[in-house]
Amino acid sequence: MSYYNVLTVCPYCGSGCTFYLQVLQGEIIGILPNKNHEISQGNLCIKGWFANEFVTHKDRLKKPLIKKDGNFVEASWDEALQLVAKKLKVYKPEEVGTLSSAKVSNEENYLMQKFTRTVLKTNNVDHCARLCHASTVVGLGKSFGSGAMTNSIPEMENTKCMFVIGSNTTEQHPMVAKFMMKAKEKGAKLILADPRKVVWSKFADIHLQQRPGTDVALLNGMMNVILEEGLEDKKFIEERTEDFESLKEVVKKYNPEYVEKITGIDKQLIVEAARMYAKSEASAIFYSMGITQHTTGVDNVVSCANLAMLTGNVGKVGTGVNALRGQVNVQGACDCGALPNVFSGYQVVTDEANRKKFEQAWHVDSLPDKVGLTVTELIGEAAKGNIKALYIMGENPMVSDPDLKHVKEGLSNLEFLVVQDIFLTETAQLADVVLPAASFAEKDGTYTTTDRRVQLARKAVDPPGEAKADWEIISELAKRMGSNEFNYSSPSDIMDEISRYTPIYGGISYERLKEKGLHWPCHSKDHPGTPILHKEKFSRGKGKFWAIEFKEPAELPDSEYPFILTTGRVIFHYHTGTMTRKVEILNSEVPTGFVEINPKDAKKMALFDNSTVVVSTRRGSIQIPVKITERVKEGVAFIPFHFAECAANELTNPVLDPVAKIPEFKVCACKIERAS
Ligand SMILES: Nc1nc2c(c(=O)[nH]1)N[C@H]1C(S)=C(S)[C@@H](COP(=O)(O)OP(=O)(O)OC[C@H]3O[C@@H](n4cnc5c(=O)[nH]c(N)nc54)[C@H](O)[C@@H]3O)O[C@H]1N2
Ligand SMILES: Nc1nc2c(c(=O)[nH]1)N[C@H]1C(S)=C(S)[C@@H](COP(=O)(O)OP(=O)(O)OC[C@H]3O[C@@H](n4cnc5c(=O)[nH]c(N)nc54)[C@H](O)[C@@H]3O)O[C@H]1N2
Ligand code: SF4
Ligand SMILES: [Mo]
Repeated sequence: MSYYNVLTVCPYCGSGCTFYLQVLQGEIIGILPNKNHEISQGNLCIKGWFANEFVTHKDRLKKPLIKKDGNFVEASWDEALQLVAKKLKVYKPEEVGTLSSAKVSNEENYLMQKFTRTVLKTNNVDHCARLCHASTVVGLGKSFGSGAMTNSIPEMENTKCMFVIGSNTTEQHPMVAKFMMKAKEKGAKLILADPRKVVWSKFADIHLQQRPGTDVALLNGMMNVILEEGLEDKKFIEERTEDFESLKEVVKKYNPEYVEKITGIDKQLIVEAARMYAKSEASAIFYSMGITQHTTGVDNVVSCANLAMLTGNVGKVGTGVNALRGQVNVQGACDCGALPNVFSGYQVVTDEANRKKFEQAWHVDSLPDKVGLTVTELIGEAAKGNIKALYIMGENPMVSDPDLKHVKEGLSNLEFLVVQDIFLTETAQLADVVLPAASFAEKDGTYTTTDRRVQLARKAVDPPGEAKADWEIISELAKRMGSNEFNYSSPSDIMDEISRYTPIYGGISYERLKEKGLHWPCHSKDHPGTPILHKEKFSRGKGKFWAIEFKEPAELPDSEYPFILTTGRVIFHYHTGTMTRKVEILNSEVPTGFVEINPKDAKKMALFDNSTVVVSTRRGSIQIPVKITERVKEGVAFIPFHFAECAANELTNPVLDPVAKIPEFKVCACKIERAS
């Protein structure tokens, strides 16, 4: 009987745990954690332990589907690809776009942007980083010159102070939280800034429970205290940074009294938090969606960077601005150029020398020089009729994008929609052609963790039915559309091309990754990789302070919509639920959505736990069970966005950060009524 174990990467979050898939006679029968991995160290969270269940689920897509008279009909690959090739050729470059995916490998993201740029001849390629850490890519880029997490996860065990702001780490990055918990056990301080009482609040030395959307005021307030009390790192500011005076000027007015008024946090706590962060030997900031998903997302990120530079907490072990990237490969999808403004390695498309380089690499006469449209813009332009065809790989915007009514309008208005997924998702149901993809377990590929570690995942079993790996599908389609540049025999071949043209991945190869993961930048075959960024100097030379004023969120509560609605996640489910809702144990833990409200609000409306309520905003309304809990303050409501039947995104506000174009998923105004 053939039995073997195959080492692969967990397909969910950016913590990047690895595990073995146990295979018996060609079937996956279970999962074994990897004791030798630096992050997972023989542990996994509950999602990881059961990650094989969706792979073998009966609903996996097994054949291409073509919609005929409103119904899907099974088709051969030849027929489906021929149709997609024929249709996509009809449109002008500015009428088409693609969504790439943080669920697929680096190689596949690289191919998707190469396909979009060379075959469709447009830069209209983007992916869910737009909904997630777009603010980080822009913000940390402005402050430090690189939009990535500054430090590595294992070193966090030795930090002395952790400032967690807008990251529910124990639920959303459980294995990163494990290192932070070890630091706590060794005596590190923990400051939490979160409008909700999450697990960290039990362990926090200080919990700053702010009104959602007021982080710039809070961070300016902490910097005000640090400067008033002379706790800044004068040497670091002098030697390593620029534009300090402008920051100093602006934070003057953010004294603790003023900040208390804006944030609702007791002024004494702000003073104590500032002292705790500034006085420790090594302080690390950890942030995620609570910071990025705002119309002021970039301002929030830049303010975190300001605070770290002010106290010299960058470039050293156990410090930094640690943007916890969400999806298994969202870091890699960005690194490999699945963004509308850059080729792989953040080489901007508007630079002529970069275009020349890739024109030569890819043997094309010219490459588009205009920055393309983002996820949020592509859907908006589809609704207006300007985008006519979309090719979506591994994303489910019909549950994950803000204001779903508008998303449906956009997608339904397309003349041609192709969706490539492992399941028939809410988005795939709207498609003209559905292409069945292989899952992580059924293909080789590399994935890049939140701390920039490129890791190799290996194929364990064959895909179900006729499903194919995304890299094979894109290559076959490109060939049918007339390109000679997609002749790859394996993902390793594609990585060789990536490393040839992408300096930060210059030293990465499958041969080296067989041993262990490598942190980029890794410029040459003998480079050991770079766990800590900005050590001697920042990627941009000097770190730059930016003076940032507080701005209110776009939509505030009023008499008609008196609650602040904030949205997010739970540990048991992942995003639009396509994968976790096919896992029995996860469903039995949390079978459907809920809205968290404070007991005082529940009393006013005479609601009991689990009563059904109608939650409405200016965009739409949903029926949902209520969960009465002290986790949220009075006047705040929280809904996880995993559940299509009570989708938070029917309600969310599609307003965007002006530069990063990320939607304000974390704040809008809503009302809550008893369902009749
Ligand atoms: N189980 C599970 N794990 C996941 C995911 C998943 O879907 N499920 N998704 C992955 C992905 S892609 C991502 S991006 C990460 C996201 O990881 P997180 O960002 O940690 O998750 P969220 O629940 O979106 O939000 C984090 C916290 O922000 C707080 N918050 C809300 N409004 C504000 C505010 O105005 N200011 C501040 N400071 N905080 C606020 C919320 O109360 C919440 O505790 O998780 C990754 N890991
Ligand atoms: N209200 C609200 N909305 C949010 C957020 C929030 O906090 N609040 N968070 C936002 C964030 S941070 C994110 S990252 C987005 C996520 O938004 P999405 O990326 O749209 O969500 P997923 O459910 O992860 O979609 C991934 C899809 O890829 C498919 N898939 C999995 N593996 C493969 C593969 O190997 N190949 C292919 N082709 N497909 C595959 C899955 O079946 C699934 O349909 O949601 C955003 N939406
Ligand atoms: S922490 Fe993230 S990567 Fe690790 S097992 Fe859980 S979901 Fe997978
Ligand atoms: Mo995300």
